Amino acid sequence: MTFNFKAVTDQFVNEGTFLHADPYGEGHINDTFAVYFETKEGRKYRVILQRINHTVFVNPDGLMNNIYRVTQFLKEKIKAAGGDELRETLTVIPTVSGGLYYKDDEGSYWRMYVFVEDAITYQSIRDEQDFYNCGVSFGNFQRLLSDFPTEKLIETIANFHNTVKRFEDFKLAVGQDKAGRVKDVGPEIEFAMKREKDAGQIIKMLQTGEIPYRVTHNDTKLNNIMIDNATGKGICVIDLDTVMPGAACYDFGDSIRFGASTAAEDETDLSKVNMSLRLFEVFTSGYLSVAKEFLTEKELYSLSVGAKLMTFECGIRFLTDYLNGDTYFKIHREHQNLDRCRTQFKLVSDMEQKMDEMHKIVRRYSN
Ligand code: ADP
Ligand code: GN1
Ligand code: MG
Repeated sequence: MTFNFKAVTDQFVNEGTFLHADPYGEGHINDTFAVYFETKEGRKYRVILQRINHTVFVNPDGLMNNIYRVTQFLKEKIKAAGGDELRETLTVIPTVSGGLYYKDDEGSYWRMYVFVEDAITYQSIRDEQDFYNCGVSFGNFQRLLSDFPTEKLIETIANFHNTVKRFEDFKLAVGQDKAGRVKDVGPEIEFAMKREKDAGQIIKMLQTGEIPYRVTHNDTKLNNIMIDNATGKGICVIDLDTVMPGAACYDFGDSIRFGASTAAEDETDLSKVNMSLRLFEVFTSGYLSVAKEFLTEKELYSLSVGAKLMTFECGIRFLTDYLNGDTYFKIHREHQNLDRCRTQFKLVSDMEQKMDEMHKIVRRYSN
């Protein structure tokens, strides 16, 4: 990828002169860069520049409005609590014409954020305390947004965590066999088909009103939270593209899926991949230390179910993308989406074995 970064960054309000831009982070969706500047006084600083994946996010304008509204809302609460609004939530850097993003001549959409310094995102936890702190942060994120007017948010990806719809997409991909890979993934297809009836577990609870819609993040993996270098605490929840109305257990579940796994999302040695009950407990205790105040009985029950379902959903999404020829998730090697699918399915099997224990742990930290 070579872009004229100077031309793009000139479109945003920044102090000083452009130095250079480097690819940054390990997200699967957007193209992320750190852009370096130097001020007249010789101070160097950087910002985050992202090219929004507008195949995935078909309404970048609505998306950026969501992010602006949510971050402004969070900033008011952070200020009221005496916090640092430039570090504790994302800050959109406007364009020179006052917009929230810049669309270039090739139709790419660019946005810029203040760089949250002295904090880092992790691909896997360093120690249990990190994961506890993530639980607290995601619990707080839901708490702070509990009185956000949801009607102001657009759905940035329709049916994002509608697992029934995800399952239909998966069956369609099997039927179409666009990349000619169905023949190679018989066991994975069988694994998924056996669990088709599970797909409706959470969406049905939402649709019947058994559990409420809340403003949720919907993509709570570990690398979407910045951990403060000084305190080790979660300082800033990032990647707000999928903030939309959803179920509390989507956020809880996706955190467990990624963070409570004993191996990387694309580990090829499945004997290393398990859902650690210890890590499950650590996250649950952090999350519920905040969220037990507002979750209903039914929502508490939904947490462990959601953990399994978010993992299953992610597995079928990776498999669907593999069958479609790797068009959605970025890959860095051949078959990476299949490897990702396999780790998720291994975690699902493990969670099925551990489900009673998971419910018990949730109950233990609910009182
Ligand atoms: P994706 O949707 O592709 O996952 P993210 O918004 O999560 O993109 O950004 C990718 C990575 O860039 C993050 O995991 C994080 O390491 C880094 N990052 C994103 N925003 C910031 C920020 N404001 N300050 C510092 N690092 C950031
Ligand atoms: C994507 O954007 P990123 O890398 O944080 C995906 C999530 C998946 C995740 C799997 C918008 O997250 O839904 O759970 O990959 N985001 C989108 O690692 O599809
Ligand atoms: Mg991300």
